[in-house]
Amino acid sequence: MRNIILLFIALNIGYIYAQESYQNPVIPGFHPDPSVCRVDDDFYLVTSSFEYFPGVPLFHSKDLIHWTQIGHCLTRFSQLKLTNCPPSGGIYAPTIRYDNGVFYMVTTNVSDKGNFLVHATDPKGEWSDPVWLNQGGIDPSLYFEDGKCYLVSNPENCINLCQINPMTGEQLTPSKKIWNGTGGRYPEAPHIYKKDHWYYLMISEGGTEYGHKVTIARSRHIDGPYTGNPANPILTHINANAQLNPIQGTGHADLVEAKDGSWWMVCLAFRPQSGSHHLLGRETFLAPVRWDKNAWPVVNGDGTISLQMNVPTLPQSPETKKITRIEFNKGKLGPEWVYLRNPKPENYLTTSEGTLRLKATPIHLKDLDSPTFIARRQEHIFFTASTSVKLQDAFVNDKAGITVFMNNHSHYDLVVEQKPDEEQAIVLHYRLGSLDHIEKEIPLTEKGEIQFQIRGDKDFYTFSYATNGKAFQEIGKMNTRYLSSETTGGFTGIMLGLFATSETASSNAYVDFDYFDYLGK
Ligand code: 6LW
Repeated sequence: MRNIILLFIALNIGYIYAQESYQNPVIPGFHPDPSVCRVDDDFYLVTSSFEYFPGVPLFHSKDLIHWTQIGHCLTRFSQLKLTNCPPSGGIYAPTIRYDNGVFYMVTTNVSDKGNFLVHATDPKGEWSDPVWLNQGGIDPSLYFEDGKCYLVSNPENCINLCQINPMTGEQLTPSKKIWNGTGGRYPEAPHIYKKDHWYYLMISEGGTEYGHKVTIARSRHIDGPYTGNPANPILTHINANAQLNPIQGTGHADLVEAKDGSWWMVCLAFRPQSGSHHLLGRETFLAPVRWDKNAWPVVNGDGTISLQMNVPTLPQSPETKKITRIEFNKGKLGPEWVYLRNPKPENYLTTSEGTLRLKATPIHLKDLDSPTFIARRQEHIFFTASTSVKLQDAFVNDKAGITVFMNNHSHYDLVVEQKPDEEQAIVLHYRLGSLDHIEKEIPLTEKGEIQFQIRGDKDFYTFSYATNGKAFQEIGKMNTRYLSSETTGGFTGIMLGLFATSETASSNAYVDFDYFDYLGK
């Protein structure tokens, strides 16, 4: 009997703690250029953010699979100036590292003065003002050893190394070219690691597209000479073995060793959804790495990854349930909400009635400025988003609503628009490059609250409205592919934005959004 009880317990423990699989991407939606570090058994991860503010989303995890956004590294104008920042300008790839009680995040503001780092002792708190760096190129990374701090980045398409003082930014040694990869275009995303008395330099080549790959070299000395791995690339989906893989463009990776000695890689990739068009931007994926003593690292066995990963994992922490409805009654929005460029805070308010109130201004979505706009990422190919809109005190042509937003020249908007004689109308509008098109206009019989809904699937966005909160009527549908990265260019992904614009500087128009629902699968 005792044995049966023990077997029963063992089976149950086995069942509860079976850690044999996980799903990729581990951070879905526009979360490119991941970088990860570990402090004891806590992992921290950052991604790039381009023209959005605050910048550099910061995530925490215990198991590398379930990530919770705990904030952003760049939350102040003094850290992140995005004035006139074009789409996909601003913040490029960041690296996060921890040394001797201090977190460092180093990145590039391509629309400001280039490479800089910020530091913090509590990553959830405020990070320092920028410490600007001299060495150019993009994708800066730091490596710490024996109280020394080394910087790598890629000026002139070659990985350069120098030593810096991370608190002042002073460059202590001349920049030295240490590797330009295996001949692929765009050697970038360098990171240095040390293992078994080897310095490993891992980079990406091929550019952030289908030919993307991760390669690695090693040396006994940090400044080289570096010798490439004969088995390079260690990760790529460009070859026949990944031709039909729903994940493409794998690259821009970082490695981390867990407390139990297992090694893991985070990388970016994208998921084509309509032909070869992808919309969700480049997302964050996870792969196990086998790294034997004195050997080269091997990523997930054959250098490819999949959506369903059937591999042993770290003990998994239960996922916190994702909230699908945001009521706007908490006063403060969650860290998933971001603005375009540096926002004007006076145009955003959460009211005591529990609405999000946006003030319309004459800055439009097409302008390289900061319209009244607040957005979160589309994280799933199949999703439904809805909201309730009430436009008030509006002048003719003032409008407010929801947008499927790739960038300032590519977005689909569903709005309430003020018409002459106190009338209002629902308008479905598409902007695609120089094409500015009104697809449908539906006059409203009375002013009041309107509910909008957007459904996304692989090939279409479908737009609907209701006046009673329930019976949604379809207004129109539009192909996804015209908003894809392949069509529009750029490094970002689709954002679902709430916004308000005015045609008249003196307008007092404002809009109340009562809730925002997002349901993805
Ligand atoms: C990033 C570069 C890249 O800095 O794209 O995928 C650039 N890799 O490393 C922008 O994300």
